[in-house]
Amino acid sequence: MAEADCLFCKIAKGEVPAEIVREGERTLAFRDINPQAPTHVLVIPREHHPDAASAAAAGTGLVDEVVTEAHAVAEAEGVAGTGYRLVFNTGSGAGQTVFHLHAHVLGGRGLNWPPG
Ligand code: IU
Repeated sequence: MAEADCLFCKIAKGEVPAEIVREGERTLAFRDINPQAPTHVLVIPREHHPDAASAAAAGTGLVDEVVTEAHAVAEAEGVAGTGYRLVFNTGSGAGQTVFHLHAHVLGGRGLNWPPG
């Protein structure tokens, strides 16, 4: 299922260009257009779910797959050893702007805690 006006559905279908770094049968990973760290990759399911919680509640197994793919991206980018941050912004108050489940994979620099 895809949502007509969803940007990440369009990227998943190849209708909008993105710098893809990893493709799975049910997932896709591409570089964020506004990177916040030397490595900033987004991992999405091809199927539309507004956020991680709704995909988990639907029992799709996609959240597990997204996390597994995110770790594979971190390894490929050489940041898994030192550590990376996996972020699921959930809701506009937390900074979610695209309402299609995505994990941010951030690494390659020191990451402060708490995040801003
Ligand atoms: P957020 O968690 O919903 O705020 O993350 C959305 C991300 O999507 C954000 O970091 C944007 O820079 C990124 N993005 C993108 O990679 N390509 C686009 O065409 C658009 C947003 I619009």
